[in-house]
Amino acid sequence: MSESLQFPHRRFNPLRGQWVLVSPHRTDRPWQGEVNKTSGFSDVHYDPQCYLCPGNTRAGGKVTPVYTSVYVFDNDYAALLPDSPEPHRENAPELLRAERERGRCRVLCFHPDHSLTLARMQVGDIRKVVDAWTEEYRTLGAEPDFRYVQIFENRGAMMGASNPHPHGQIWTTEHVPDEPQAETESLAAYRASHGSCLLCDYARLEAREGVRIVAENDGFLAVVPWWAVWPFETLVTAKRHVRSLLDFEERERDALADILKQVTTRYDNLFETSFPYTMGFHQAPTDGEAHEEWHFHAHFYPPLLRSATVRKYMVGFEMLGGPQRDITPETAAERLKAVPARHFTERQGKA
Ligand code: H2U
Ligand code: ZN
Repeated sequence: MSESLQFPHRRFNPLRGQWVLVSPHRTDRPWQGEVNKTSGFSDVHYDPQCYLCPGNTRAGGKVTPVYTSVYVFDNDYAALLPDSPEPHRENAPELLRAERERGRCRVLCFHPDHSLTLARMQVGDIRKVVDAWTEEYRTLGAEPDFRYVQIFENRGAMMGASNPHPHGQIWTTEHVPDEPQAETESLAAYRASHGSCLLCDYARLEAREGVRIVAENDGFLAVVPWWAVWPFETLVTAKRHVRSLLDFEERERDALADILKQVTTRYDNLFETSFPYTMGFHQAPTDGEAHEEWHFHAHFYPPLLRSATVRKYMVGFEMLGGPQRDITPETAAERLKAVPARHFTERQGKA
């Protein structure tokens, strides 16, 4: 890396069409901020109070069955409803615009064991989660009213997850939301001007430079992207140009399970904690178009900066100006690469 990149500069995110300010020298400054509580691991395999543990009654009165691998259900407190009416107001002013947004929200339990996380699950069990995500994308995407399927996981109390039980969510919407819409436009524009795929070209560049690679297997590449906003943000991209989960071959589904395990394990090992993050897949909208421009990828957005308790705040300039980061993506990748590949709780023989 060039010396000049140790000075403040900005980098461009071509996928989102957004700049990020990089200020590498700033991590030396004294820290006087808030200290969060550590989110450790639980060794409770079944919690009678947990609404996602097998056999328990959920808040709305429905019973979670005694499931043995994955379990999917309609969110009892769904943010979207399949039959919301058109918002109608007589003589609505142009500046007070509203649109109907129909949709569905699902919850996916990854495993019956309350104490597990993706990082600590067997790759074979994560593969079952990959299969469930694929079926949800297939069936929700096939509904003509819904044009986008957002699969995600909020991990850890720091990210607002309501429950430590291993689970994720799936929301499907009538409109393509802003983030995947911006990516759709960038991918389409790049394809039109270059005749190739932005993420295929980017993955080739990353493979050549090597410095931002965190993990890799036959099907996927995980990097701290050139334009990462969060300190240890990663982009997990398919090596083949595939539009969605539906295009994966069997071996690629296994590879996705493997790369998720690799990345989450490295995260946990960094500060020897259950590393919080929001993770999710971006893939082709389900609006009936071919979307040849689309390239399946996952984003991991973790908030931690310096330790299990010191997080990055996106406030001040970030809220009013634009995103800013302190350590370079290259340093973040180097640190994630330097930790052992095996989970620290396994190495310590802990639960
Ligand atoms: P989070 O931990 O990411 O908040 O996801 C848990 C979801 O589970 C949340 O969206 C739902 C919440 O609405 N939920 C139920 O559907 N039933 C319950 O009994 C409690 C929580
Ligand atoms: Zn549980």
